[in-house]
Amino acid sequence: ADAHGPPETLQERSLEAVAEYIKSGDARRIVVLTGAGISTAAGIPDFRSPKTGLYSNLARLKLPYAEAVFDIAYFRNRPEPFYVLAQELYPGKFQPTVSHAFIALLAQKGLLQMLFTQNIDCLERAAGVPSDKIVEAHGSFATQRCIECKVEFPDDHMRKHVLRGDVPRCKECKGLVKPDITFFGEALPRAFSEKSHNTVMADLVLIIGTSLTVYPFASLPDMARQKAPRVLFNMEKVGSLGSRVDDVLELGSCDNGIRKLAGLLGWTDELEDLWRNV
Ligand code: CNA
Repeated sequence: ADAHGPPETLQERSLEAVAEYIKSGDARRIVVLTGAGISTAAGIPDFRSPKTGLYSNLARLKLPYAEAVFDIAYFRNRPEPFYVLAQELYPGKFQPTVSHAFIALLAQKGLLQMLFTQNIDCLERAAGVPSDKIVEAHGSFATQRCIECKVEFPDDHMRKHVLRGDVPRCKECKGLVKPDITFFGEALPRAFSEKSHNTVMADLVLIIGTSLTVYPFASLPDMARQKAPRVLFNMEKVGSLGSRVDDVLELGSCDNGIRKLAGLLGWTDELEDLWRNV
């Protein structure tokens, strides 16, 4: 159900009011939650967008169902489809978006409490968000190990295998090597539960480019206090966003929405400079 009645924290339910709230100095702890939609403008397909999403373009991998490519049980028997995809998505080929740069700017201004990302593309690091402010809730391509004996596999060897599109095997036990990204059927990194209290402390939550369909990540927005405004920058309305009196929905491309917010804050030049120099 959508919220009716006047907002409690914001002057009104608008991006203008969100900018005023930040300018007032009362939004000191900003938590940002991101998903694949923040990186589509960088050229990385998301999962679920119709036509352009990975799931609608996976037919060539001949998977029994789309999620199989990230399913640990499936990977044990057929790791090849994952490595076809890994070759396409591997970090180093893509540049951060202006929305990534905005998160780095929040950090520079001392306003970023924590960023929780579902993405595995490492673009938030590339944009300059400090690593102690990032929770990679579904892991990343930064490290990898054998799924059997858990021994780490060297980065340079991994890069060679992935760029050739072939499947790396453990030097110790010949087990399959997998990047430390969280597959369906695997536990999330410990940092996720250890740091999720930051969402409870937030004065403001910005949610950027996610369908909020993968749990437990999708439950983070509901952990925010009732009086903490939640702003959604997404193509579509998702999750429970819109159900609270201080929720603001900025529907459309997140880069447009973020640029609009930056403009209202008077941060346009700083943002574009930062973005150009990443
Ligand atoms: P998703 O389910 O594919 O949803 C993406 C959401 O973003 C949808 O609601 C889209 O409408 C929206 N969207 C797409 N483009 C834009 C845009 N330019 N501006 C605003 N909104 C946009 O992806 P989620 O992240 O919600 O799903 C969770 C999965 C996807 C995570 O486990 C990720 O690891 C995984 N994933 C990550 C990447 C990446 O690292 N870049 C790419 C593909 C999938």
